[in-house]
Amino acid sequence: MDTLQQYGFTDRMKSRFTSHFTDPGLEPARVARVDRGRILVATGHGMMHLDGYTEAATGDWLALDTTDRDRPTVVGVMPRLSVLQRKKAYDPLAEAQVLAANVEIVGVVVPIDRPISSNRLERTLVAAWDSGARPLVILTKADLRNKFDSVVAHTVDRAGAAEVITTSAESGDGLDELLARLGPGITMVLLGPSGAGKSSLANALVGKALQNTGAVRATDGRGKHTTTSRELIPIPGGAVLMDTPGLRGFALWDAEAGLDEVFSDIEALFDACRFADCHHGPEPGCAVQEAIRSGALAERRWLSYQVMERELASLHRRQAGAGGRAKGRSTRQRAKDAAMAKDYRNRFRQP
Ligand SMILES: Nc1nc2c(ncn2[C@@H]2O[C@H](COP(=O)(O)OP(=O)(O)O)[C@@H](O)[C@H]2O)c(=O)[nH]1
Ligand SMILES: [Mg+2]
Ligand SMILES: [Zn+2]
Repeated sequence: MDTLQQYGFTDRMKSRFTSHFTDPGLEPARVARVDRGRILVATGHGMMHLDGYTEAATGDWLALDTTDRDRPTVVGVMPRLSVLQRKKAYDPLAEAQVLAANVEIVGVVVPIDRPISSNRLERTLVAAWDSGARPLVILTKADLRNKFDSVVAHTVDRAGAAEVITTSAESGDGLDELLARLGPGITMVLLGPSGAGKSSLANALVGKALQNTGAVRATDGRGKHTTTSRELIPIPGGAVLMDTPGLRGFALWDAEAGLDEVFSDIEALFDACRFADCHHGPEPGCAVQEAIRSGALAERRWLSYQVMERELASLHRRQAGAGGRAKGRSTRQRAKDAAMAKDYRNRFRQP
């Protein structure tokens, strides 16, 4: 496997690339890391730094003109199949920050050794569904299971349509189950709070994959991986991981499609309200209030939904107020993007 294949360049990707960039002189490369002022890319001839090109996001596929071997230039970027983004923290212009591109699985990491925080899980799931990738909830530190058994139950409860698997980097439990979902060309990003066990899991997966394939860890002089920035990590077998430092807030960006996926049960209730313009408060015939009374809908879940709904509404108001300076998508474009994301996700859905 050459470097490019290790970073997810499958035959399928190759045919996408050659049909998009028809000039046979161009070479494919994948962005492994974005630094200030330069990017690190994987190419068919190993890793290299490219200066001065920083528009790309980690995971992007680039076309390089390598006429001058020592100074390759970026001539194009492949259209992204999925984009994981959040609203930039404290940004009054409400701009999006792209965290990763071309990811198939968003691993939403939840440690079982601490109480689950208010609506972080739902928030991350909304962003994950909205990206066009498939979320996979990964419970970590299963060896500490007796500590907070309720976390497992609550997580399963709140994961909605996302699959939940339990792992331990310490004991190795669940690693093979996770690796079974990471075939060649599959990129998985790990999201979760600091201390959740993301880096430990990444290291354990690399170690386990090496062990399974009978390969020997190449001595790269760096030893174990530690998270400094969002960087792609190839794992033996052809899959790629992206570890992330703990993201403080996860403010939503244009994530209506994700909201629909995570809270489809609630949005289905709206159709059953007596009045089409129901505010789902104390008015008569509200299906939401009825579901809360009967216990079919947890009130906490309804509160989470409202918080995220309001957050998105305020984002759109700010985008409108910024008079197009913040490039918000039109309603029509959002609907189109959501349909594309869904279509892409379906192709990766497990049977
Ligand atoms: N008992 C136990 N501790 C773990 C496990 N995975 C990680 N930890 C510990 O949790 C802490 C945070 O782990 P780390 O991987 O750095 O978390 P990150 O911030 O999400 O990358 C460290 O002290 C790890 O030793 C596990 O499977 N079992
Ligand atoms: Mg880490
Ligand atoms: Zn109602």
